[in-house]
Amino acid sequence: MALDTRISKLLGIAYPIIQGGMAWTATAELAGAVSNAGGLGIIGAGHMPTEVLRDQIRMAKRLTDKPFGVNLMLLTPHIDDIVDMVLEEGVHAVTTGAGNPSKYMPALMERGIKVLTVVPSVALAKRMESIGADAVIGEGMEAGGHIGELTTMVLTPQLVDAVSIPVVAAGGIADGRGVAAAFALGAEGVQVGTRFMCAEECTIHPAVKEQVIKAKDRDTVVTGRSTGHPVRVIKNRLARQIMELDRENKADEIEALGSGKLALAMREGDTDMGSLMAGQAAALVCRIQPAAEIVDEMMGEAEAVLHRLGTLAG
Ligand code: TUI
Repeated sequence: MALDTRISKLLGIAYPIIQGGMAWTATAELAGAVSNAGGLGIIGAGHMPTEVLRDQIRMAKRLTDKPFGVNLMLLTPHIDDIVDMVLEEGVHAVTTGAGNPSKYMPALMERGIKVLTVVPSVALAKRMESIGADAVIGEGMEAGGHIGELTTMVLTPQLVDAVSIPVVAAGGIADGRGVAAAFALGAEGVQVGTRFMCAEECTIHPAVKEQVIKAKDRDTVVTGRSTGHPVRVIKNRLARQIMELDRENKADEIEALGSGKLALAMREGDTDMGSLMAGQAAALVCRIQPAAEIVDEMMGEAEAVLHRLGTLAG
C-alpha cells in the first residue's frame, strides 16, 4: 500500500505528507530533509525579509532535487514583494496561511506553481476552489500557531463534501494513527507541523524541542482571542501574561507584548518569555529523530492501521 493519492500525484512526491510552514522554524534545512524523505518540505516565510527568503529557497534547491514549497504568511506587510520574488525564483508549490490569497492566485497559477491554501472554514474552501486552488488544507484548532475555530475531526469531512479538489487535513496529526484517521475522514494528504519541530534537521533552539517533547495533554493554550488572531502555544510565562490581557480585552497590549516573541523562543531558546507556538499534538511527540525517520514511521504506522481496519471491516 503506497497511499498514493491526488495530493502525491499533484505534487510529484512519494508520500502525501506536507510539512507545516512554520515561521522561524521551517527553514531550508528542514524543508530539504522532508522533501528528500519523500514528503513536501516547506519553507515558512512568516515575516522573513524578501532577500532572506530568496536565500532560503536557493539553499533548499541545493539541499534537494525533489519538489519543495514555500508557505506564504498573508498577514506579513511585505507579502506583495514576497510573492514577486517567489514567482521569480520558482518553487513547485506554495501553501498559504492566515488570510485569503485570491489576489495572488492568477500569477501563481500562470507560473505553474501548485497552490494549496489553508482554510479554516467551508466557505473559504469553496471560494478557493472557484478561483483555481489545486487543493485546500483544512486546519483544525488542534494546530499550533494562528488557528481557526473548528476541529480537524469536524472540518475535514465537511471540506471533503463541499469541494471536488483534494483536501489535506492538518491540526493534531503527529503519528500514523492520525494519518489513517485523516484518510478515514476523506483527506488525501496530511500537513504535519509540530512533530517536525523535533526533527534533527529542524534548526530551532534545542530548548524549544525539549518543551515540545515534555508537553502533555493539556499543556497548550489558545492566546490572543481578543486580537482576532488566536494563537495556540505551549503554556509559559508569556502565555499567562497574554491570557490575563485577553481577559481584560487589551488587544493592543497583546500585540505589543507578542511582537518578536516567536523569534525569541525559536532562535534564542527563551522558553519563558518566547512564544512557544506548537499544536496539541506536542503531547504525542516524544523524541528527536531525523525527518526521514518521522516520515517513514508515520507512513508505516498509517499503513498498518489501515490494514488492520480493513481486516476488521472485511
Ligand atoms: O497561518 C497559520 N498559522 C500561523 S501564521 C503564524 S505568524 C502569526 N503570528 C501572530 C499572529 C498571526 C500570525 C503563526 N501560525 N495557519 C494557517 C491558518 N490560516 N490558520 C488559520 C488560517 C486562516 C484564517 C483566516 C486562513 C484564512 C483566513 O481567511 C480569512 C479571510 O480573509 O477570509
